[in-house]
Amino acid sequence: MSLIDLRSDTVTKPTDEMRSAMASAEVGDDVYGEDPTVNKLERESAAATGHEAGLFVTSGTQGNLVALLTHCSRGDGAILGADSHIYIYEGGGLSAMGGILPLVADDKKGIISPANVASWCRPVNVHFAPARLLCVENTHNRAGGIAVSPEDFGATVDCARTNGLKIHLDGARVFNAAAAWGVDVKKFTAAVDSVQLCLSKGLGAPVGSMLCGSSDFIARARHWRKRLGGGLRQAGVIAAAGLIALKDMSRRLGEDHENAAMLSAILRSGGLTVEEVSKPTNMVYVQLGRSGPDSAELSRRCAARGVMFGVVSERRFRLVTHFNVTASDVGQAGKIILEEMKAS
Ligand code: TLP
Repeated sequence: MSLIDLRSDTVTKPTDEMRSAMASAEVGDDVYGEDPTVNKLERESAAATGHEAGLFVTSGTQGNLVALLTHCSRGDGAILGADSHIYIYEGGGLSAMGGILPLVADDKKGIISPANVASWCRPVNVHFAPARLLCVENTHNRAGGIAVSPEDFGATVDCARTNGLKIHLDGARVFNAAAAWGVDVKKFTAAVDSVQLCLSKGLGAPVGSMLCGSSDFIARARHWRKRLGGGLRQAGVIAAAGLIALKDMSRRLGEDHENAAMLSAILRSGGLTVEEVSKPTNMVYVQLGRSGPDSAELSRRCAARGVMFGVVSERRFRLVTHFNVTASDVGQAGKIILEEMKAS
């Protein structure tokens, strides 16, 4: 039985080209700044995102944490979406390590509204933690993998700037957002002070994320990365895969979006409630009704037939397309999920 793994795009395996680039990568000690492959990846990421400098980090979570620690001091406030990955899924790192207070705002539609950003920018007063930073996420994972439009993104970012905030973009899947809107990724990444992008999700590298920003910001971020134990040595071995992820894999994401659209259509036509998203990408979220199996039960049954997806809550589950699943896999997965729903 072949496995169709739709739990996440984090499950992607490195391509043959990545594996051979890794085997022959030129390396050096990156803590001394001497790994030529890491240095190249940092330069190319900075150029691709429209920033002065880049920093190779171990994961998206580390990239976001390093960014927050670099922008904020203890007791500062960071405006965060209530459904954002940083707030929900990163172990509270910003509070644990940085003493940063999350100023939580509604981001159900994928982006915090300008009015909501403004409402957290209160007058200087000893009672309030001052808002220093706005964090945005594009694509937005829990909001259905929505690609926030350049206009909505721009309006929120402009409001933050007017109010004197720094802006960090959790761009774990920002290339998916750019592909969905048919724009250069800089449309989103160059508008913010820092961006974290994952090489290890839809882009297929085995490990790693990039944090990009000004030279001064990245120099300070490098210090935080070291404090967090993220200074790696001959990291060129993994950066070599990251270079291919950045250059080649970012171009093919439209295919994953088409497969996700096909999967949504199959599940809808079989009567399932697929969440509507104004600009979908590679994620499909499904809500189950009161009767019938819950997400965990359905997931167990489908897994027994080789189809895996992510349980989000009792009645909500997520399927993510990526380059290790084909259109025919997606058709087969849709068929099995509908059969298991009917079998109940
Ligand atoms: N997201 C994972 C899980 O943690 C939920 C997934 O399977 O989608 N930002 C966003 C928007 C993310 O979706 C993720 C990973 C991260 C940051 C963290 O990246 P890693 O896993 O590299 O720390």
